[in-house]
Amino acid sequence: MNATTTATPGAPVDTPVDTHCPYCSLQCGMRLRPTGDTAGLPVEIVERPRFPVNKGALCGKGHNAAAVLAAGVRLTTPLVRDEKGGPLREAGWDEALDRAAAAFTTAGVRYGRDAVGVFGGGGLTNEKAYLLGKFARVALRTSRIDYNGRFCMSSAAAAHKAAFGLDRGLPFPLADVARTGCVLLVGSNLADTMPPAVRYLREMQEGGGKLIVVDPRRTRTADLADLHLAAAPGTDLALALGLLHLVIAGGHVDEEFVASRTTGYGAAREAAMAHWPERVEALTGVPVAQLRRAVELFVGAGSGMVLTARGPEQQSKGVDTVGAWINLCLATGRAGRPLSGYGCLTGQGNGQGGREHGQKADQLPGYRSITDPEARQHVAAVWGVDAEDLPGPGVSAYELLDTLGTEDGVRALFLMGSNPVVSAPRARHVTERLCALDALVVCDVVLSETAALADVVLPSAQWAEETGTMTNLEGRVILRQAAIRPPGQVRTDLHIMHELAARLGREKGFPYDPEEVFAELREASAGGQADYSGISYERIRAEDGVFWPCPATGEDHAARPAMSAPDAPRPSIPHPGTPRLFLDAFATPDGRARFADVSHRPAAEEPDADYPLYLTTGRVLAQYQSGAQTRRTPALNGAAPGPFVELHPRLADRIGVRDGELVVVTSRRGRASAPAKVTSTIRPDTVFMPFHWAGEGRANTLTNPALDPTSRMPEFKVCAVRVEKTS
Ligand SMILES: Nc1nc2c(c(=O)[nH]1)N[C@H]1C(S)=C(S)[C@@H](COP(=O)(O)OP(=O)(O)OC[C@H]3O[C@@H](n4cnc5c(=O)[nH]c(N)nc54)[C@H](O)[C@@H]3O)O[C@H]1N2
Ligand SMILES: Nc1nc2c(c(=O)[nH]1)N[C@H]1C(S)=C(S)[C@@H](COP(=O)(O)OP(=O)(O)OC[C@H]3O[C@@H](n4cnc5c(=O)[nH]c(N)nc54)[C@H](O)[C@@H]3O)O[C@H]1N2
Ligand code: SF4
Ligand SMILES: [Mo]
Repeated sequence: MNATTTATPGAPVDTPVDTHCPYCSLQCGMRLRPTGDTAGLPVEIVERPRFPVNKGALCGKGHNAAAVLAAGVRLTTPLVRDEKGGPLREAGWDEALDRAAAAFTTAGVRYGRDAVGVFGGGGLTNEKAYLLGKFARVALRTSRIDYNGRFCMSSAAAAHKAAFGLDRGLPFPLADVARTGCVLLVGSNLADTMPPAVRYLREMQEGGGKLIVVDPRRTRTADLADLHLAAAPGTDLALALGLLHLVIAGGHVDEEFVASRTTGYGAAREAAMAHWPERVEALTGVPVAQLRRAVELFVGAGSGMVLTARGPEQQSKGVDTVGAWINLCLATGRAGRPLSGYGCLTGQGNGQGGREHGQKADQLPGYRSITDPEARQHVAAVWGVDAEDLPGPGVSAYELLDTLGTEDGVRALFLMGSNPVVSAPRARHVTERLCALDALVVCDVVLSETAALADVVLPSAQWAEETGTMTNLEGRVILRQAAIRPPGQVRTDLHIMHELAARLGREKGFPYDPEEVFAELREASAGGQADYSGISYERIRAEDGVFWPCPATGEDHAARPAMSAPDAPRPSIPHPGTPRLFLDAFATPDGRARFADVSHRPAAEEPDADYPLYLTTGRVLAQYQSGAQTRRTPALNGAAPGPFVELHPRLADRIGVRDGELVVVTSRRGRASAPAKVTSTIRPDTVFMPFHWAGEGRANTLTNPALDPTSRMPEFKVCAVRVEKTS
């Protein structure tokens, strides 16, 4: 491949193209019809009824995704800044890329290789995530790479791995939810965050199944529930222990399952016994009668699932909390069996795949550990480098951001696919750190708040303009396909990495044809837990996606007793992929699931006299994440035009504020202000802010960066604040 070519692969086509929504982890199937309108919307989004996950349905974000493709709202040319504090100006690709590469080289020479950092995103395709990890380790030779997925489901990933030996969001297809007996949905507002998935909950209920929702707010999802437990923020661990206590006390433990398929029950039982119902009511605010009712519903059905999302996970004890919910599944035999199990509803479009192929500080492709000598050998061989030359593990996302521009920190940062000025915890501090860098290089599709601080901005192609694979919340590897060419001088992220690598002396090893990158990813992942070696673009097109692990035929497959592939084929037949995991055995060395030994502990910051309320944060239906894309989409921005502070009428009375009036929210990190939204659907001791906006109403000015000791997940879901009416 020629390092100076500017053509972007992914030829335009005039026939409709089957692809997927650019946003959340449901990765709804959609069909794009190119319009030929280069000034307005270049594609029309039409239904793709056959794709099994969403069966044609899209939420408003999916319906309106084409708006950000319009040339008027996006970056179409590289930008550079000549001096700190000066303006960004347009530049040619060569100038912008030369500057970026020179900044990385200078920082490395001056301060050492770890002074160059990389920050990625869970919205990037597998090919980009893979190449970004390789770019860091091989072209920059830095250990300092992490990504926004650390802020997303890292706690569930760690707990999953500890309990089952393998981490995949859902161990079963989403459609299985429709046929289970009971769903305990913990801290997920799926009706707003994955609307087409609601159909599966409805179908389950129509079939007699029960839905229990745990959320401090009575959300639209909680409104669907047979039982809503409005636990205080940060108390899910106590709640799960309390439910297990009642399961044990009521004689509902599946002793045979526990004996034959698990280890570690003794310690889990002991911890649960110390969480008797009245104690749990005091800790969580959930009445004992509701605790009893929840257990009745959960053990009353023949099968059941616990599904968690960011509510219980984005806590400084997120790993232990998820472990406690998994314990409940294990004790009741609701795991490793058809229509039962624990699952994490991953968040970003490629939240799952993004963490499997090497963007995470401690991982190499195929979900391999960067500290495992065998894994290093395997990946180094694929990359054509010496294993000794691969850096070791780096630091987690917040830790990386927290030390930018400091003596031991990163001095030059390459950022692709995240907008931390809005989405990182303690965002004012993070913004200061970004400004303290010698050089910030950002690849984005729009001039996000973070891109606006950069020294070099590189305009990236978007979903409809490029091809690549994504892995949805079910572990289904799907194919995003180019329908149109990008406008202006826009290039794909793969092409940008190719050009930068060449300037860093790596002419070879950074192809930018996505299928070529995928071929290498397959090889690098072969034999790892997330084995993609049997997956091809062709197969994905033919089969509506392929579930990993999907080894190429042969020994790899035969040597995987821990995976339960239905009708496991003989080695010479292509592997069918693995829609359902753990049916025969868990992926631990002894095949048994492991109970977590966990006890309740308070949040890092509990309300006190100065900051008497809980703040929790999350999402609204019409905005996505940092809002970089959806705030630029007129239909969505009209539906959710700005930040707000949700508070209970009793609290509103106490501080003398009416609906719509401006309130100031103060935490130990700073102050934010936004109009009050007075509603009885929230606990009186808690206020809620969505985090989609920058400026005065930025929720992350307030949030606490206290990290989970294992996953390094920040505590986005709990901190202490004071709320006052503005004078
Ligand atoms: N519309 C929309 N959809 C999205 C996204 C988006 O930005 N907008 N983002 C995508 C991504 S990346 C993700 S990660 C997912 C997130 O999907 P969700 O996890 O469903 O979204 P959140 O709103 O962050 O949190 C869910 C719920 O947790 C509750 N909660 C707060 N604190 C606690 C607590 O301590 N315990 C419990 N049990 N619940 C608590 C909140 O009240 C909220 O209703 O959504 C994906 N889909
Ligand atoms: N208070 C609070 N904060 C939170 C959360 C919370 O619940 N509460 N949730 C956390 C979670 S779960 C997440 S996932 C994070 C997400 O927060 P961010 O990491 O900020 O996620 P996005 O807003 O999706 O940012 C993606 C950026 O990449 C750009 N982009 C999109 N596609 C591409 C592409 O293909 N290539 C390139 N180069 N750029 C692209 C977008 O324009 C956007 O600027 O926020 C976290 N922050
Ligand atoms: S639910 Fe998620 S994937 Fe589906 S259309 Fe909405 S944002 Fe897109
Ligand atoms: Mo997320």
